[in-house]
Amino acid sequence: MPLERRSWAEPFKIKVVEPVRMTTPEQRRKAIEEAGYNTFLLRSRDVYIDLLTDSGTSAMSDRQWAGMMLGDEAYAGSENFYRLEAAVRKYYGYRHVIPAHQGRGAENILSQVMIGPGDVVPGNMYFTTTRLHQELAGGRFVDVIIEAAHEPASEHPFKGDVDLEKLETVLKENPGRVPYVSLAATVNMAGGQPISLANLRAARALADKYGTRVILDATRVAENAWFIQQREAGQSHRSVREIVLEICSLTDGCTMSAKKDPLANIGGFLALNDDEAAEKARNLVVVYEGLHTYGGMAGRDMEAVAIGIEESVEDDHIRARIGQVIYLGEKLMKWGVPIVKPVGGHGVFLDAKAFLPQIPQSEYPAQALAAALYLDSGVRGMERGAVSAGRDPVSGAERFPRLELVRLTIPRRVYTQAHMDVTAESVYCVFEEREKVKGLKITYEPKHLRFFQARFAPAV
Ligand code: P71
Repeated sequence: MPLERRSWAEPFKIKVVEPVRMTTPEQRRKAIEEAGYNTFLLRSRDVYIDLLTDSGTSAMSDRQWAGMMLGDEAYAGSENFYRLEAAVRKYYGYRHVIPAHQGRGAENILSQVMIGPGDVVPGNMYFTTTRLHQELAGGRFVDVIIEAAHEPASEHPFKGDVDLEKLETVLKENPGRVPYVSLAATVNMAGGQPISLANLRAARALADKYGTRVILDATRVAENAWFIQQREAGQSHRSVREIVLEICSLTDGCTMSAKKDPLANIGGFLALNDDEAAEKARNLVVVYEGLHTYGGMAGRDMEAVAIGIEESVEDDHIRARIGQVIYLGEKLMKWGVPIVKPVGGHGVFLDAKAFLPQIPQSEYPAQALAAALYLDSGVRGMERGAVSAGRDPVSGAERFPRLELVRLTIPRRVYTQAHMDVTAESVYCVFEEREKVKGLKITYEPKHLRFFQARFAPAV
């Protein structure tokens, strides 16, 4: 009997291992109480399988580690900066590269350079740090993503697409007040969902029509390119590398957290084609990050990013990376666990509203679910719902997003299929006993990005 489909395997073998610690239920109960039911406040030594984030958690290759030894730790003009600049130009195609310590550092510089009080920034769904920097610069973010992105069960292949009518309305109603259209590939908060090339081209055309720019959040652009290759008509013959270059060519610049796609543990950059904006950014980066040839990174880190960028656009790498995420997602779907569909690029997103219908959104079902999962097995996920959405900067009222999710984020090249099996089984066990999970109330709430440090207690 012929096989239905042949398996893929990781395009690497393992050279170094890092032991992880298993814990007892009593240890986990104590740990999550001490952490105020916030998985961000757990100590990593108390975590068994860490799916908090794919940010800065990748396993570097032997080539990257070897590159670290070539760190040129000069204050100015480090050789590694020029290698990073060359890699950005070659694989993303932008002219100017302004290094930053990580993505939000680049977002701060970009927002300060381009956004003024009263400006409006349309985008395909908010991201926490991105929107905060836009708001701190005096701007207002307007979500123009398609409706399907807000529906966990919708199987739309490109849930990162822009609703072009909504975008045109924003551009028409705010002449001269839209500094740029802020587009992410893939869209993190929608569940790691891609934007199609066709939609990106159309959004670009609208930006041109109204005389504004498009800035890409390129943090997971290679993952987006793989989805385009797999799903978009006429794209299957192209390499991820080619598609990445085309995505970037449709935009005027990007912010990048090199902690994700580029397979580094720290780093980021702002890239721009416009000479004048780049000049302003270079002036500002020295205020917030460091000299314009290191931007808060050590020379060795810039080298790791430069090599990581090259490795990240390899088809074999991306296929195995997203293949592992899909493996976990398909297992959960088979067992009837409600997740965001289709499975995203960097993680599986549990639909906490459907998972825990007994908990009202004001009692943070996703936060409660992340804590319950940790209690079951020591698997750490992240809340991506009302706690992450925070409060409206003007009214101070809580923002209750339609998506109330727990993200199980898969670090790149770190875990095996067996870890995915253990994770899936833990989610299933919590699902089987879901009526036992109770809501939470906030006991401490910080002013900015509250999800990082907020503390909770059982609501009743
Ligand atoms: C993720 C992160 C890290 C994070 C950030 C905020 C809250 C929780 C976790 C960071 C991103 C991102 C996108 C699309 C910009 C940043 C900021 N993601 N854009 O998903 O996903 O980059 O962390 O390097 O500053 O866990 P930075």
